[in-house]
Amino acid sequence: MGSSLPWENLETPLESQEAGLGQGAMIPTVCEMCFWKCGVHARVHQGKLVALTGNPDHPLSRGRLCPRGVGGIGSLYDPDRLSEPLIRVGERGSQQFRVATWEEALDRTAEGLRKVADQYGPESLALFYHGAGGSFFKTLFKGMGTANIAAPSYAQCRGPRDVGFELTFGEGAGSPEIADVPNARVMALIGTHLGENMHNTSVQDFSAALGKGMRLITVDPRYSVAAGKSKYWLPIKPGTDIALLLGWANVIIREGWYDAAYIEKNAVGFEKFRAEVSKYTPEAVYIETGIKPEQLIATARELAQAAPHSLVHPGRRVTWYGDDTQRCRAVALVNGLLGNWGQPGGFYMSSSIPLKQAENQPPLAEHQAASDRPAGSYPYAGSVLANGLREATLTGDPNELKAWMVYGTNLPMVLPDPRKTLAAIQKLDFMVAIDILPMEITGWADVVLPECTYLERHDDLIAPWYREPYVALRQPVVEPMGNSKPGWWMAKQLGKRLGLEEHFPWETANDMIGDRLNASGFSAAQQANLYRKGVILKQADPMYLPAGAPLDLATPSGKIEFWSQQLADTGFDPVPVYRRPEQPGPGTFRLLTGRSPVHTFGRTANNSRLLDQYPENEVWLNRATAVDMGLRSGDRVMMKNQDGAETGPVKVKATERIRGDCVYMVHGFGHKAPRMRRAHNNGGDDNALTTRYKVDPIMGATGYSVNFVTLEKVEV
Ligand code: MGD
Ligand code: SF4
Repeated sequence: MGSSLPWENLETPLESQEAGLGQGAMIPTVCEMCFWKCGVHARVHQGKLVALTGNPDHPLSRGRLCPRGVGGIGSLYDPDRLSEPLIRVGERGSQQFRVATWEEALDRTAEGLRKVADQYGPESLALFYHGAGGSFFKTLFKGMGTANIAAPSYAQCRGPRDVGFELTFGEGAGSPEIADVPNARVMALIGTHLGENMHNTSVQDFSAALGKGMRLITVDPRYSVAAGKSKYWLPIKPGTDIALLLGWANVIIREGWYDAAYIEKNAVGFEKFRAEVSKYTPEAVYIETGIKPEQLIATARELAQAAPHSLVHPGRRVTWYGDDTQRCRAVALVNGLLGNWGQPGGFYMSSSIPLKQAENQPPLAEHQAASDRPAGSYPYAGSVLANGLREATLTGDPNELKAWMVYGTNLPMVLPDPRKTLAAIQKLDFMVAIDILPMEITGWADVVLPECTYLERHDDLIAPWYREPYVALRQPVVEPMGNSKPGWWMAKQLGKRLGLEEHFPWETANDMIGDRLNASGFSAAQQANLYRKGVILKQADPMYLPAGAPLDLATPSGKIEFWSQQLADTGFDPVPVYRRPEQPGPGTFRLLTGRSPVHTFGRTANNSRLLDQYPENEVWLNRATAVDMGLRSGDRVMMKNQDGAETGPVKVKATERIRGDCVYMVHGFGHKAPRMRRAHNNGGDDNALTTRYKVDPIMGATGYSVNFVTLEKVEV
């Protein structure tokens, strides 16, 4: 009988391909320590994973991984991993469970979902997911007849950016982003902290561009790592970026630093836009942002003189103030003025390899609208809102939600106002959590299903839109630990119990992958090569538009929409308008949050290898302010917000690298789940302080940076 690990069954065994890394087979697979999905070489010796390195054939890794990718071993061998199915025996949230067999846990899950669907209809079911394995449960939930399927990567992360770009250029900014950083001569970052926010390829591109002399403008209240590489650091007052962006637009237009013929040919509403932005003079913008007029003019000139080989980066987690779609639209509009759409150093045209569904898999019916918003609200939401599903669970509007499946997302620490998340869970008839660790969310579930990690399983094929189109394979490199199982297997077993088996027509993951590759026209030789190399590459379509070619965009006008008729028709500002945000009172600070390059949200907070490199989060506080408060680096403080919510004790980092009106911390620490022994009570949880949030009226995203905190020294 062959091994369950496909690479062990290859006719010619895989061999070590690199010197100096010891013995063992080198198995290609795909990383999931974050959602970028770089190609990995996993070195396995005597059944044990001993090293992870970048797959040189994979376009996203190019032979390298980021620190988290290398540290994936720490997640695989985490001693606190979930290893058995669990069924709740105490009160919800009391963390009392008993070990169950898979048979019993799956029966209980199918029964919980079926009962709710029968009693309240399929629209009362919701799936929250994040990560590749979620695709199998999406199939299951669509099969059950619900459209309530949401990931926090939309309304808690990139959604407003994509809507802002769609309203302007007819297309989102992509993931990986379509920013042509390697060829940019000038780039502006609006709070985007590339290098701390770590995505392997974008950081490789960023450092290559800097090495080639790209000039950088960093707009950030904090002197980020990127600010340290910049020609200009603009330490902006938090929440005022729209004023700066419109100020840049005004100066570029006023000074005639744009290509009038390009705008004439490719834009609509330009004259109205010009009139609207004319009030954002450098002097007026200075009062709001604190950015000196001469700095605004110099940076506008820098961007404009390099156009079209310059850009304002679209950013990634842009959910800050509740006016985020308009800020991102302002980013898109400055790019429109630079004429960089489809141009080297601006935004490139991505392409992908279209994958077909397996021939023996029936198509899934499209269901009515999701229950994530009251009728008529958030008209530009392009995906289901995770916060909206929570709201419907609480309010019953537009309908009650009574059962949740939560796959790979730790809702209590990622949806703002965790009190609401827990209140919503208490209203459910049934909740199942599928996770690899005993995270906060699992403590509230009725059934916990332990998934094996990305290094122990197949997931669906990966074929994103990128510069070079490719298909990549995730395959198991070692056997699953304990009694954990892959998501595809769980979904199939639940499908059987729910009468949906036809949607999971394969017996093994190899069949599942093979059927899809066959349907998509890949030959047997290509498929064998995919298992051996981890990736199939295809020639890219042209990445740039010919210079001077007219744009043919997917906006209603087919052009860049400087003045948006569709926004006007739906009651929104057709051109972004700056509105002054509420400011923190004396002795309080706006809470800003971001990323560490060696951690991903909260999912790596128990990973020993990554904790070695960044052991806990700290609160950054302006040094002069710290002196006034009698605080020094290394002191511990409790952080308390305007609603009395607290977290800590957190270590202080007193530094000149941040303005005095805000504090900053890395998201994802301060876990309260008791069974994660390293993460438990380590550092502070920014989400505990996010009891206030602002919902973007255009598309429903949740702005987090509207909380004000005080710091109080504690002895520990
Ligand atoms: P994590 O905290 O990493 O964030 O939201 P999440 O992805 O939910 O939680 C991941 C969960 O997945 C953990 O429970 C982890 O154990 C589990 N997990 C990890 N690997 C696997 C696996 O292979 N299988 C399964 N089944 N489970 C797995 C991220 C989201 O959070 C995003 S995208 C953004 S940008 C927002 N960021 C953000 C923020 O910066 N601050 C605050 N306060 N909230 C935020 N929410 C958003
Ligand atoms: Fe893995 Fe890092 Fe790539 Fe993310 S950026 S997929 S963590 S190597």
